[in-house]
Order: sequence, then C-alpha cells, then structure tokens
Amino acid sequence: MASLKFVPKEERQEQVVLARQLESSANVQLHGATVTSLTLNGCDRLFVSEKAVFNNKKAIRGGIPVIFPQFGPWDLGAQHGFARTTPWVLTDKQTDPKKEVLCTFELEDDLETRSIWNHKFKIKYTVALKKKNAVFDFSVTNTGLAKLEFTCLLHTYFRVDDIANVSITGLNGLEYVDKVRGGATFTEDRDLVTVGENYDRVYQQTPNKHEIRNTIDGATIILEKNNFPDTVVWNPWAEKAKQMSDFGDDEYTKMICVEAGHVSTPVTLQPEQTFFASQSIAVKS
Ligand code: TA6
Repeated sequence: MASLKFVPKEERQEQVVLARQLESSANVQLHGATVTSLTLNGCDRLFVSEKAVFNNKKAIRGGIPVIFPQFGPWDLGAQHGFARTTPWVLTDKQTDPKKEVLCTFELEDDLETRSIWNHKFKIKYTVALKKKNAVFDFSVTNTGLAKLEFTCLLHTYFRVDDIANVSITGLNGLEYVDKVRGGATFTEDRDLVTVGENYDRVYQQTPNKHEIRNTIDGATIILEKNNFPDTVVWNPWAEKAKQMSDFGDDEYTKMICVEAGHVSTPVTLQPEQTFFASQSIAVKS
C-alpha cells in the first residue's frame, strides 16, 4: 500500500510544470524561479545534483538559478544575491500550444529584500517553450526614485555524459577573468574550449551564440543570448566538488555551467527604466 508521506510546509516545493505536447517540457520551482528541468528532444538538458536541497531556503544546486542583484561575493549577504533563495510569484501561465506555452514569474522588493539591499525593483522572468527551443526573458525595472545598479546572470547547469568530451564555441580571442588564477585576466586562444580542471572564468564581450558540444548522446546545445554580454564557464572539478555538501563528489564529470550574464560591469537604471535580456536553449538538429 502506498504510504502517505507528510511533507512539512518548509519542504513543500511549489513548482510549475509546463509541457508543450510531446515536444518539450519544463519544471520551475517558485523558490528562486529556478528551472529544475528542461526536456528538449526527449531528454532533460539540465543538471540537478542528486544532493540538491529543496527546503525553500538554500539555493538549488542545479537547473537555472537566477542571480540578482549581485553575481559573486558581496558585503550585503550570501554570494550571488537573494533572488535565487526567495519565493517568486507566478503571475501568468499559458498552456495552449497553438499560442504560447509559458509561465511568468515576478519578484518585487519587500521588507526582506530591502533589509539586505535597500532598493526598489521589479523583475519579470518568463520561461517559454517554443517548438524547438526554450526562451528565458528577464527584465528588471527600477521602481524607485534613485539610480539602481546591479549585476545579473542565468546560472545554467547543463547535463553532460562526460565533461572530458565537451567543448564550447564562441570564446576564441576573448578576454576572461580567471577566478581560479587569482582573478587575473587572460585571452582565450582556442576555437573549442574544453574543460579538464576547475574552471571559473568570466569571458567578456562574448558573442550572442555558443555551441556546447557533446553534451548528452553527442547532442550539441545551442545557447543564444541577448543583452547578456558576459559568459561564465564553471566546473568545480574533483577537489571543490568534495567541498560542496549539495554536490556529489563525482558529479563534476556530468555537468558544465555556461552562464549568460551581465556581470563584468553593473547594469545602471535610472528611475522607471527597464533592463531587458534573454537567453534561448535549443538542441542543434
Ligand atoms: O558561476 C560560477 C560561480 O560564481 C563559481 O565561483 C561558484 O561559486 C559557482 O558560481 C557556484 O556558486 P554557489 O554560490 O551556487 O555555490
């Protein structure tokens, strides 16, 4: 007989499930508006750690955490800001595949966020399933009376069969800040970037299209972006993997983060101005 398991409120992950007939589907947690699965061409393209914690408190280790208002460490709180650890509000859901299959989440400042970062803002984040891709539209409006400055990023964890076989295009000739080498700046000289150690690089002024090759069953992911001028490439590798309680020691071989963001320089918005950016994920046919 199936046993009923009481799930305490704090562990109840409210999520939105989107499905575009048999073509594609996605799960989005209200916690951080974190996309935790994205099925395209019959396969989930996102990595979520088997040790990920779903307690509506901790950032989910995997999927697409939304990073705002700070990428990286800051003096005001946990690194990567509060957006990924705050409950968002579902404000729209459309399921008619003849039109659009999408859901829209909003995050506005409140007492809690202002106690950390005393600014007024409104974020709208739409996850849309198209025939061949998923599109993530991200906008931030300055709803205050003062200038607003922030950095932001979609921290996408892609699933791979073996990191040893993965390569990333579109980075050759670009400068990158290497957080593994003391934050020094280097220039990439490879057409196909491969990862064989701890990578934590912020590539700057990157093109709007990257291919991530040999992800799952040889598939190439096409990552396209608009108004996200930076691309972060991260893999913790073995030693750092062991230091993360919500990440399996060997899981570094099964993932690569290729993250579209506006992080090298802050976005600056005058009152009532809105920042728009987006990314698209597709499987190359
Ligand atoms: O995006 C790369 C990065 O900034 C790395 O420095 C690493 O810290 C990663 O994010 C994960 O950060 P988290 O706070 O989720 O453990």
